[in-house]
Amino acid sequence: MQRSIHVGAAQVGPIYKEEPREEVVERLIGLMEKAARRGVELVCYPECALTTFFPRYLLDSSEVDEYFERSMPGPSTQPLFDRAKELGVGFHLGYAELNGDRHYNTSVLVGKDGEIIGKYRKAHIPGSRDPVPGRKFQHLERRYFLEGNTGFKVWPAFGGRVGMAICNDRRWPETWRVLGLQGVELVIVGWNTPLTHYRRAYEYSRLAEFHNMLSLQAGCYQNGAWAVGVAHCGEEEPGYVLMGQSMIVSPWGEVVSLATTIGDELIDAVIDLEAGRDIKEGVFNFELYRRPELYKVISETSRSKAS
Ligand code: ING
Repeated sequence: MQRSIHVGAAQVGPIYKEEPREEVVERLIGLMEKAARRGVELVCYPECALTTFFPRYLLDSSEVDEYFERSMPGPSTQPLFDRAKELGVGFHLGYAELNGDRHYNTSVLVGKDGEIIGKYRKAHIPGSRDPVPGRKFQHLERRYFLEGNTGFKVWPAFGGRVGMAICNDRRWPETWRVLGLQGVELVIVGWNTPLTHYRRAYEYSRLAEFHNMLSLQAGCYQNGAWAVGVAHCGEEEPGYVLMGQSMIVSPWGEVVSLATTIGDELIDAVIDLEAGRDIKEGVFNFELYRRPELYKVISETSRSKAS
């Protein structure tokens, strides 16, 4: 029997430094209305979808908090929650969260009733705390965000089991397997991936999109789960380009829908949450085939152990 849901990845193009949140939210609502017209039930927005991707800057400490949300929904995001409820559409939203004096890179899953089902805080925080000399653009996520404290969770939602990850998390197989061991059927992951992030950029930056697709296809296949991957992308200022390549990937590792621009773009697919069953009960039948007693090193140490 099928358990279908119509999902959409609402890819968000450049958000300029001075672009007010209210304008960005209007763009998000426009994408949601387009999605609703197509019959989409769950609209997925990217990581840090409300402001320019500020970790490229070395900010004065007095500037940092203006990029963060003190509440969700808050004054500028309430219209998005209201419109979603009117349309009867659920959504996923990534944003910078200020919780007391703690700064997190966060995402929420919101039901069709406009209520927040779950919250996730990004576990793997890449980049550096201090600027790297000689770089025109920095990647200072470790300066601005604490490592997330929620862990990787799966919620019963939208007729299935839904989990979240954020950006760099998708590169770590542990992310997918911890979700997989909780029976996840749909992983929603947003990203902001600068195409100029790699050291020795030019030899490797050409592989950035391959690594993105590889991470999602492997994660989906090895855990029998769907993924909606969605980018905050485009040239946010001259010479700073964030990768697009939003995509919807099946539990068989197949890309079933792929964005082709680096601007605001909606891609969608009707996905059958039952499609992962043959993977979960077959080649990756964890109960039957996994050998956790041999894997202890994975959770006991953070560095490769010289054997
Ligand atoms: N961005 C990048 C990402 O993991 C990065 C950082 C880029 C790490 C390229 C390694 C290589 O997609 C975020 N926001 O994590």
